Amino acid sequence: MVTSTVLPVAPTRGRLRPLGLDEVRITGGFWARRRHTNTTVTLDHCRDWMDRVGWTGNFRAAVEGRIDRDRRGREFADSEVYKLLEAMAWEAANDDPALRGTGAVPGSAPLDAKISALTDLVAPAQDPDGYLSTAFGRPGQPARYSDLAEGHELYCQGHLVQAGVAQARARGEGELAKIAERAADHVCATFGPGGVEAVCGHPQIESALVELARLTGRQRYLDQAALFVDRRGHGTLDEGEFGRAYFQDDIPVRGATVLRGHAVRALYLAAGAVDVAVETGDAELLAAVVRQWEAAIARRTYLTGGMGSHHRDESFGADFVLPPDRAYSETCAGVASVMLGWRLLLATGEPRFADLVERTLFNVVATSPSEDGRSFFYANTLHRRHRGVAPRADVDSPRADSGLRAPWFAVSCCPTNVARTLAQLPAYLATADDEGVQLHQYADADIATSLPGGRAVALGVRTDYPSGGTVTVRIVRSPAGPWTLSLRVPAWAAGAPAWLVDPDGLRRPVTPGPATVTRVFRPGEEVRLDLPVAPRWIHADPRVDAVRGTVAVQRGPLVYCAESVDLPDGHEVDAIRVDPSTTPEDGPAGDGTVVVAGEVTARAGRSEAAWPYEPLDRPTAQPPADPTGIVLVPYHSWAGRGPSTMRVWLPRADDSPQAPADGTDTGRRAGGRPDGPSLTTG
Ligand code: FUB
Ligand code: ZN
Repeated sequence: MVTSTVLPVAPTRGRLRPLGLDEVRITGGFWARRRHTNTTVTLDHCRDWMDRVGWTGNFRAAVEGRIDRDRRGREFADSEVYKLLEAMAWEAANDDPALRGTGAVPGSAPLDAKISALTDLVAPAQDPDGYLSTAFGRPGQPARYSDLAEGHELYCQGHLVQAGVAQARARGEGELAKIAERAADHVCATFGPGGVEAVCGHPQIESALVELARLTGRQRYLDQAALFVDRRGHGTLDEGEFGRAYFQDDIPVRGATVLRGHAVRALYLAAGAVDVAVETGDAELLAAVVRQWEAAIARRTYLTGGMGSHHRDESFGADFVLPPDRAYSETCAGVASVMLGWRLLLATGEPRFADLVERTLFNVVATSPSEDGRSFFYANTLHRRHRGVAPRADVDSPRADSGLRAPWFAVSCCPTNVARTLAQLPAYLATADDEGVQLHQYADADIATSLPGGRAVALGVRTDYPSGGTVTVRIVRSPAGPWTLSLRVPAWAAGAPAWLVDPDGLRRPVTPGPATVTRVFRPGEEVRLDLPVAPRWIHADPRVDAVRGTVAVQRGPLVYCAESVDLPDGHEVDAIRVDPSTTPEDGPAGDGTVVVAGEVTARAGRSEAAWPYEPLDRPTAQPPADPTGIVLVPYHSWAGRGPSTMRVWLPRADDSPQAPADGTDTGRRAGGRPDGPSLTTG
């Protein structure tokens, strides 16, 4: 039983019921600050840039018959306008009172006006049959659907549909929703049974059509989405520059065993396939996506949750190919992973999906925007070897330069994706089912919903998370009978003590997974979760070759990194060696830093000109004789203080082979030869 209409994702079945933007409000803390900036700065920033680079002007040029000469931007530039419209719609719905009162916060009325202005720009460019693109189909332009592999026409119209759904759910039916429905009807008429038997090179239309089906109740849209999902993988697209796996057109979704190819495409497709599977009750399809997700998490995901290690084609690498300095980890792939994880969580109720959503939100989505909301990372490297050069404020940047955040990109998919994700973020915090309410992500929030039978529940969540690990849930309203409050104990807490304190003050240890309290709750009662956010060393599976001999630090859900701005003058992060036999500690004054023991030494005693390879029997590195404290900062904040080198994975001081200086035999033997113990056993 859905109790809200303001839902970014509104499945009609599944294990958990999502709560809407009218049921959950983020009232303070880490995400409230970012949402505030999103509402007050980023939305206008995106609009201004799209005006400046001519992407909004494309719609006017199309109507005025000069688009063949005047079009600006890549073939998918229209989609950024639609993603911005979607972001504005969700923000208008949330209209958080905690963000009001300064006069600077737009609130819903001004946002509605901005949505109308943009919609008025888009509307006249729609053809009478519902088709909408500024890149194809007009005199002097390539014909409609003449380049399905690269043209992005269905991708763009998918984002249009998504924006229309957001508008309808957030503000009630409006012009944008009508435009979206006409576009969807055109897509179904063109690509439905008996029509063009093809797919778009960039998935996205699938989840959009399912959402429109959920909104309107029209089976036609769901059928079309299912058709697109099943059609992919049969080689209807050309090989292109990168091969069919790039578009996931190499293997049908049901047969694939791992996420592959272009990361955003793969994740959007998987999200759409989950939507189809849930609505059609297709357990085989759902299981196929879960299998691919599991394999991708086990072998193709960075510590940050980032996905994609190929710059050339923005794709997943092979298993365990996760080089930190070549991490692409596109912000949009993070957004898409959150979309997929959220859908899988709703479908299955399994907390492992919320675990990855959390990791990705804090370490990819939150990393992209600058504190002022006016610049963004496109790629999210885990190791920056050269200090960046500040991008110019007045021109767009190449997309993958990760030295410093840039205000806009020639391919600028990430800023609007961040904007729409932050706009819908409150909806990712909690769900309900017949038994009660589940909290999946932690933030200061007010939650009010109804359990079956109209039993009203209202909660106030107060926390200093992720700085601190205490989450207090106050019961504001509760129905007469018993119900269950469930709090996710994150997977990152494994192995460290975590506690749940019930309203009677009873304290019990809890382990990763749901921690529940079932009882007759009374208003004013509190449940408290204490999570162990102390910093911890992390090491990687040795098959992640690129980070062998290194360790990282995580504190709660936050991944940390070293930046050269925190090192003695003239040193870069590659000079760091850390001692993981020591315990990482919180920095002074609770400033969010972590301090680890190690040393900062330019070349470990070598000359700059030395050949960097040596026989194994010679001493190389020594453990730090005189350890110093090395300051680490949350990865999401890196490059906030100007150009810096940066690394997440820190070389271990004790990793380099040690041997007595006189070359004495150590007695260790490889391979279990008869003259000595095997390295594996000895
Ligand atoms: O192709 C549209 C978007 O541009 C993709 O999702 C991003 O990876 C970027 O290539
Ligand atoms: Zn992007």
